[in-house]
Amino acid sequence: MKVSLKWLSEYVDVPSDVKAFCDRLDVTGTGVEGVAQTGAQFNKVICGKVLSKVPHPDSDHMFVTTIDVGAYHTDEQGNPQPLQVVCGAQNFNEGDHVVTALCGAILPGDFAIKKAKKRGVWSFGMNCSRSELGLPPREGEDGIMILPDDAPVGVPFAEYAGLADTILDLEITPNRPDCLSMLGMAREVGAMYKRNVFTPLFDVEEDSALTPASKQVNVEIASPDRAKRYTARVIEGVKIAPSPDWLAERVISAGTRSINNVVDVTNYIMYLFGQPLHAFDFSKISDDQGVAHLCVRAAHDGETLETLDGEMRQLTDDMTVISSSRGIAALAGVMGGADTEITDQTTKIVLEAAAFNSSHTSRTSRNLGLMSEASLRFERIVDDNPVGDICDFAAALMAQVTGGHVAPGRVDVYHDATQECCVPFRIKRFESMMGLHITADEVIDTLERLGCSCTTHSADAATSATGANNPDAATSADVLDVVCPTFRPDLTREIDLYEEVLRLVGMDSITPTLPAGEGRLAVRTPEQQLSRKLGEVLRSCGLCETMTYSFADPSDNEKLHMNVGVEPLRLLNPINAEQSILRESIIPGLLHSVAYNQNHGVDNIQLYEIGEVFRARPGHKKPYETLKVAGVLAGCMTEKAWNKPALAFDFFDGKGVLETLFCALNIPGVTFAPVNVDESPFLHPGCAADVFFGKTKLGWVGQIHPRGLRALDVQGSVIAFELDFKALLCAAQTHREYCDVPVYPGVSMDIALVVDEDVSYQSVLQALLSAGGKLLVRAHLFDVYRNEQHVGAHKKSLAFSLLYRSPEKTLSSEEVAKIHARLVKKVCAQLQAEVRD
Ligand code: TYR
Repeated sequence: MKVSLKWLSEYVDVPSDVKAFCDRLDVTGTGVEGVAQTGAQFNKVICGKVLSKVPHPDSDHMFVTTIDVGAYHTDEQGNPQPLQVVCGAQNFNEGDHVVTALCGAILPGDFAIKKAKKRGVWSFGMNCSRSELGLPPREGEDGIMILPDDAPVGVPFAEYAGLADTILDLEITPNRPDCLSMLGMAREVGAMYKRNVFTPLFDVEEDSALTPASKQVNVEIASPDRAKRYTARVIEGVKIAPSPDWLAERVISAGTRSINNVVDVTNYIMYLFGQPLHAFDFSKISDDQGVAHLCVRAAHDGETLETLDGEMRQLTDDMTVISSSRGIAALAGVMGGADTEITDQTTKIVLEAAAFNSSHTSRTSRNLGLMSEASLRFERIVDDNPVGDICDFAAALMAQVTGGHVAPGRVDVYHDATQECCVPFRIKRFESMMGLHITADEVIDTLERLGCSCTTHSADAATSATGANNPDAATSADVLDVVCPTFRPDLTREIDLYEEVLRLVGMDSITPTLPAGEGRLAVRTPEQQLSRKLGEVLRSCGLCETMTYSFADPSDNEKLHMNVGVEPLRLLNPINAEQSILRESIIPGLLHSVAYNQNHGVDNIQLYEIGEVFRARPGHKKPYETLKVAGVLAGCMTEKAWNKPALAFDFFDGKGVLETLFCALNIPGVTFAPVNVDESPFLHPGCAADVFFGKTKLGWVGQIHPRGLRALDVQGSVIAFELDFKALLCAAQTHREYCDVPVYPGVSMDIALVVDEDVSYQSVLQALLSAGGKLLVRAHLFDVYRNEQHVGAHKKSLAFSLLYRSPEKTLSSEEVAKIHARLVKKVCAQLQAEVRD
């Protein structure tokens, strides 16, 4: 939500240090997504005074003027000088105060003011009209803007007109509908800084000469589950016109366009109170007898409505509409109908303020793909209690700005008012839970500033009986009864109140202490230990931790060829198609992050995530939920240097990360086997491996298939891995044997084996280790050689260095030669290998 600090300061004293204010908002739970200064279009726009005005020598409709702009135009000694400006307007005289844009000003529409010759006469600026400044037009003002005579000369126009403002873009969490309003934010700021909040009041003045509203408007809520309350007021004799400046400025600061005085009042009230309103043109909803019969009902399947944005909407029965005897007038809480819209000819208005049901509104706007500021607020719950007062306030303001009159009475249909809820607050319990000492007064002050009312009911009856000789009892007003206001639907439990007090008092005021009590030492579970360790190792390998969404795009699975074979788990109420299933792998999310970073100029990106993935379990309500650890390496291992090219990550870097991980986790003997292309079509067939611990598959590592990367707009190649957390945990927990430091020397022998190209290193290694038995303690690959002449076509030579050692004695060279010969024979037979001399 956009919050103008200038507007907010009408209700609460806003801290002047904007940066500190934003930081405080952040820690109390309101994220600040952006801070913007407005008024840039008024840079170099100055309040001036016309000193002289003479007809242009060469044009009938232009004047040459000199303008006093104070210190903004001076001679070399710094003395103010009149500025010569050629002006085409007719509506001004010498002595008038005007608004002059100096050279270098950039007016709305990127209109840059430069010195220019106009029909042979130099002009060093421009006298501006309201529209050139981006301000709404004023009736009767045709030409340049004339300021009152007391407007100061030589002062920036923005300063004079109070147009410079700071606008915060706030992220309001879904549990705080009250904060989608200026007064809600003012209340929040009041509670944050212990400052008083001013609530505007407005008495509605009714015109008793007019027919009462109840005789002109008839309201029925035909589906009470769709609306708790519907109120309406009638305003007559309105004149549709541009809004006064203050009103236009307010709605613009909140991020909407200024449309006209009626529409702007509805938007202004919505931003002020968080209560959406709708204004109908009475003449378009009333019947022949001059009565408007409004009905809140479910739409019928197949009905249609042209909404204000000009779109024809197909309605279904879970949508709510407001209908009149002449047809559907609005999509309740979402958008008005085009046929009943306010136009320049409108003279009589029915003003609606209602509390529509949140889930119906949300379904309506989702199904139609039509989000509005109004639907957003109804979705998050609009409090039904103040609806009537707000309707009165809005009607009074509307009458004031349109020159209209409010008909007597308010139509108000109200079912089932929301009741305040009463929750106890045990101060001692709060203290022990939060580790924070607090007085009852402080709790009361904080909660009351948030709109709660508190009563103490002094300690429990039992202690008060013995209170006479217990000095603490008299002061232990330990339990409060807290009545939570209906605009805070999120406060229903004692713990919710604790959170409120804690976030406002500040989590930073908790002094760190060791856990109290005996034997309560916090011990991490094996899962926690493993996930910490995983994080440490992966970060030390250069990967950054991320957290991507659990909601995924079903089309990613197809693009990557990552289908798991069962139907994906679809969400019942997806926010959009891109987030409509539960993810089956972390990889697509990480690849999207890679693409996002690449699009923003970051090419070298390594990420990991530890998170849940989901898979349907046919016949069961609950899906399989598995914890995985996944990572991606994109970009280059080393940067391009003067003496070497950049080295892009390859399969072995990915494998290396995993080997580092297994080493750190003390998981010995992990093996890598080529992936089965049919099972893992999303991987590059030649550069990917399944990872095994014994017979258990831990996961895979490899290069993502280029076809999938292209489909996801990822540049270059990406090495990825995904391992099963549980399997890793089991592997890390298997029994390990430690052995003595070797006391006898070992003997090293080299061997080069020529094998078929498709025999993997892993199988050769396996064969060597099993053939070597206990005495072979290490086999290390140190060379791979391919040469048609020397080793033959489709063959390769793998050279290993082998280390033989006995824990019991020094091996003699004869013994080693014997064991080695046996090993060579066995391995050659097993792999159809030959020894290369
Ligand atoms: N007045 C707003 C609009 O027409 C929002 C709104 C629409 C509010 C319908 C209430 C309502 O019932 O877009």
